[in-house]
Amino acid sequence: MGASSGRALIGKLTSEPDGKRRLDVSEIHRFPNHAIQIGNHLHWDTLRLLHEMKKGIRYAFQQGYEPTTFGIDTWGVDFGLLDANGELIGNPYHYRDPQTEGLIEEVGNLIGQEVLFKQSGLQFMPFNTLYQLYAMKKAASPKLDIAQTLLLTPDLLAYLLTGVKSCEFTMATTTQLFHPETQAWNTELMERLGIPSRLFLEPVHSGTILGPLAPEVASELGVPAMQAVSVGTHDTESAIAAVPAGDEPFAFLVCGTWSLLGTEMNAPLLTPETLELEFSNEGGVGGTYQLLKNIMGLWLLQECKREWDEQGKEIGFPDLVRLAEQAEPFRSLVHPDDPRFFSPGGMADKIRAFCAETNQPIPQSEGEIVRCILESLALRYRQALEQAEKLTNRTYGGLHMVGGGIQNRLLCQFAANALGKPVWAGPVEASAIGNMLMQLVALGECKDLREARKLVAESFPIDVYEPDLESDWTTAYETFIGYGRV
Ligand code: LFR
Repeated sequence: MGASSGRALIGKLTSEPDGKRRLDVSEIHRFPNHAIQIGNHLHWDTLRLLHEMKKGIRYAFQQGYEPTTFGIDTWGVDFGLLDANGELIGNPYHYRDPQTEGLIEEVGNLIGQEVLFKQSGLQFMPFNTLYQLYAMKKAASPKLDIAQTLLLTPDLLAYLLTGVKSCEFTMATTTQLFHPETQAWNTELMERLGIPSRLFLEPVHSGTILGPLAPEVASELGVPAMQAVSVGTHDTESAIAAVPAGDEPFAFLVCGTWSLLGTEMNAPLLTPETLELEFSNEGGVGGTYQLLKNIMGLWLLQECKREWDEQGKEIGFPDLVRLAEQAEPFRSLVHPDDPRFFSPGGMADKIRAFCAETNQPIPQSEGEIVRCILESLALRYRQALEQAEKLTNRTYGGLHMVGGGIQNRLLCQFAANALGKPVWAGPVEASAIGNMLMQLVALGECKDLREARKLVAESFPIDVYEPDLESDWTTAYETFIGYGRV
């Protein structure tokens, strides 16, 4: 389940005559996902998502597949609250809800940014669960008073299908309330902020079998009671699990609504430099920690497209990319992580305002805007990769790009050009594949993450983008960092 679309995919493990195994993946169902505004709040349409998931399950069986397990992964940080009877209270908030505005500073003043970082390992993002709960507390939300259990989105959806309440580790680490050193919920911090600690369940590790579909769900759908597996339920972590890397340290970019750029570690890196360069340590599958930076990503483009669609222009992504290709290079650049770009609406004008404020030519046409976004993202990738190299004292020979965003071939090429290093792109459906890998681990079909990644490398083709060293990305980079934050 992604922030802009959900999909149901089926994985099938086959063995070739020579003993080699392959994972085949087919798409069963795809549906859009939107934020819904109610009053001043933004919400997820959780019941619709549940409905679409049920359809996905039904379609799988109707098409003759007989899946024995399923797993759910979604974006991070968001949650639903259950009352004492186990019913969902209200509509879960969308992480772009404005209720958390200004709370990074407020909570930082209360607790201290260094302390918060040491005790969470996370980059301060306004949407982190901690700030959302603190906002509800400040608003004296009665929902918090009656809530008994907090379920993060994938755990909530799994609960609505199975009746089993759980909390999976990779999602727990996105809340900013999980302590990376004690590996436990930070109840002291919760108490200081007035967040009820009773809400939090003991995390389980990905690869845990949760239980079968609830009998009423299985009978509603007319399917057997297949087992739910707690996979790498945070989509980013599932995607990283599906990076077809070998044993050498590697750098990755999970490319979708967000761009998550970083590198895999054995343990969190809680140094002052990590805090200063605004990197996160997110719990991964198979005992890994991922040191990564959240970059605003293709959200900028998705929002422009949404606006143009609403104006009746209806230009598809491939055509937008073609227009960008024809536009003049390096005419104007933005810093993709400027906070103004976080909230929905008016994206093209926000980009124009950024360019005006920085005395650059103002992009007017769709092609100029899209070119500006893609070049700026690629330059941001270079900056983040250099920072990751600095933090880890390693150099990376290239960048693995995975996720839906790699269908944007111009972005992959720009990334290679900006880095001056090759980009290895694939697989596209990385989150879904990584999700399946942890089901295979749970079933004993794959021994560990290493073996699972080998299966990805043997099952899915990779596109290689070599850098075009002729073009003037280095000069553009120097201009770009002048506009920047770390
Ligand atoms: C990507 C992602 C990021 C998280 C953001 C918001 O889909 O999960 O990792 O920071 O969404 O939850």
